[in-house]
Amino acid sequence: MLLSGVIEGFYGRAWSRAQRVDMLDWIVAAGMNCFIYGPKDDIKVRARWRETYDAEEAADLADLVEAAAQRGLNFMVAIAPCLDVTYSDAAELQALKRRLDQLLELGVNQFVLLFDDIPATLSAPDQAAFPNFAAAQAHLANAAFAHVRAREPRALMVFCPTEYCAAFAGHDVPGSSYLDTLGRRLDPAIKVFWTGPDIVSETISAASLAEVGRVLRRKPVIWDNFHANDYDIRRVHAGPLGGRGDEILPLIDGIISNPNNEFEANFVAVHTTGALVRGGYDEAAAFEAALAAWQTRFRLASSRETIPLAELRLLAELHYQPFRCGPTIEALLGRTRQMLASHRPDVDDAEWQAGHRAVRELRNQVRDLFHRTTELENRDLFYAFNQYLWEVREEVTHLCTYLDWLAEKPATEDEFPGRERIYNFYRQGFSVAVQDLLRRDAGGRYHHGA
Ligand code: GDL
Repeated sequence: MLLSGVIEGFYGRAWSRAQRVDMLDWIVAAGMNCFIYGPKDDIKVRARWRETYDAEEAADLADLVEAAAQRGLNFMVAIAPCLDVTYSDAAELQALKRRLDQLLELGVNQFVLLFDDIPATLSAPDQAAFPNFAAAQAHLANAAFAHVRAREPRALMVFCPTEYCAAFAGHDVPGSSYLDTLGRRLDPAIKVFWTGPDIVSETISAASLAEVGRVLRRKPVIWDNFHANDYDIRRVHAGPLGGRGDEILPLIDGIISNPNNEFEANFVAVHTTGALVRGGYDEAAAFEAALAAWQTRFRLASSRETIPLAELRLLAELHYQPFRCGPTIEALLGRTRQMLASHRPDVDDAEWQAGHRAVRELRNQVRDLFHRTTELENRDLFYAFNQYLWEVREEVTHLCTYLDWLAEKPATEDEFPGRERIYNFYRQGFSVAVQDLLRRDAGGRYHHGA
């Protein structure tokens, strides 16, 4: 069975219980089969991995186990002992077993061991006990797996390696002794996560999966950060899964999306990941189907009607994928880039004027969308997009005002904004100041002094 579904595996505020139950429904509706509980926000997942859950936390987890079981879903729980574990210390293994035992008693029999985002170094006792880092991790994982399998023969385990993408293996997967050691030492029944060429992979090819599969001696389970947004406060991804096609399905043991922090922004991510898993993936068609299914969540408090599909499409196209906006927005950006290619463009040109009208139109649509979303009955859905939409509205308004100014045919020496149009609401702060120090060119390379 191909594992498919969602991991709550990002940095930042964890989802609520009610949201998790909604997520279980979305996963089922998308035809997928798995939810992984692994918020980095749960301090007992990572920082205090040795501590068992208290009665209240355990009861919450048991409820989720039950909700997943009612829906026929696999429910996995993550433990990340990676920050400070001493792999060779028997007491540490005992602590891990206590955690696993508690979870087994709560009805969990599928586990994820996370070793992501840590330095690849061993403590002095571990250096004496193991030939290398991977051997130490494999030892702990195998012992944990043997423990749960002895108690529950159907138990599953997925292991997230420290080199979980090609970039972390120096883009030389066959040459990684870390991955090779894992492949040789890790119990063959333990599954292994892989995020693709990068942490957030624009594309994941069949060839790259075959390659890592050979080194790991098993098909990887894709941990897909395509829709994640914990690494960039200015982006949220409500577009379809892209850059992955049907041809990867025979080469993987699963695909699990680690999506946006904003729970409500993830509907299209889940729906389209399900479409990929079902086969015959067509990105544009999957996007349309997801929007149609998502629309019911967009009920307005006043009229109780849902927002029109075109408006919803605009919302998703503005907040699309990590590497591009939606098709109509990209087309308009391209057109505007051309309109701004010269310092003082020919604003009498019909093409230029049509482009100007298109930008105005977009500004008006964005304004309408912005106001409409403030009236959403589902407040979480409103919060999921409000700050991003606010920024979109500001920027498209600035762009439009600039084009209006160019259309007035200013003199060559005139500057925008003039004294009367200085805006005080541009973003400020340390990060903006650093971005200003180090201007980036179109290829993302830094420049200064110009
Ligand atoms: C990561 C983290 C993940 C985070 C993601 C995107 C993995 C295996 N781990 O490095 O928790 O959400 O990047 O920032 O991806």
